[in-house]
Amino acid sequence: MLANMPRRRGALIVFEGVDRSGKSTQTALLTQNLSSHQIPSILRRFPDRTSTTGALISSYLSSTSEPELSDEAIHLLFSANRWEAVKELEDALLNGTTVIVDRYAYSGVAYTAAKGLDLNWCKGPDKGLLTPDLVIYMEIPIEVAATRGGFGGERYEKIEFQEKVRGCFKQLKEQDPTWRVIDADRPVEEIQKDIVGTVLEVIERVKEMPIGHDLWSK
Ligand code: DGP
Repeated sequence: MLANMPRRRGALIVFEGVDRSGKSTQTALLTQNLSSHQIPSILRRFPDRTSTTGALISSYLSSTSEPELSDEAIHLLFSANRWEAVKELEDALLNGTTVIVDRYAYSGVAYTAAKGLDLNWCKGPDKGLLTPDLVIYMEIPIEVAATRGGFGGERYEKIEFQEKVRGCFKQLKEQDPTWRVIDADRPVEEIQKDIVGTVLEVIERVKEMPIGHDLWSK
């Protein structure tokens, strides 16, 4: 009987990394691969530029002039952009759909802390967000990322700044056992093979576990 079947949830899989580390390519491939394994999934990215906060963020990122928003204010907007999506993501997970997310609160902290703000302060607004079951960190030297198409088009895409972001990601990774570091300076299919293997294991491991709502709050 359906009512007696154990309730299975999807996994929350987050991708992080500096700009042009290959997250978009790998997240898109992962949804295709999960679908070929008959595993339902959705792909979301932050910032989500389609919402009201997302439109403000998008204009901030594309402008090269002195920003009107302070570093603190834009930090809070990025965080609000994630909080707006919590219900949709949680409903999907409860329905058994795996949620793949291209950037999350770790980018929030890394990009603002790279400007010189206190790392712990940066964590504050995202405390209590849904807890990822797996964070895939796409590790790549900045010099390699900078040669990829499109680098330099937006506010943060400068080599020196990206090096600082990378240093902040490193600090976050050391504090978090859910991170897996993937060498992203390899052929696309090779990287994807590693990712699919890890993700399938995690989906299986967490399917009967409760969803966490306590990012950085323990
Ligand atoms: P993307 O659409 O993934 O290329 O992200 C746009 C840019 O915004 C990229 O340089 C990374 C940066 N970013 C993403 N999330 C956050 C965040 O929460 N806070 C800040 N300050 N920057 C972020």
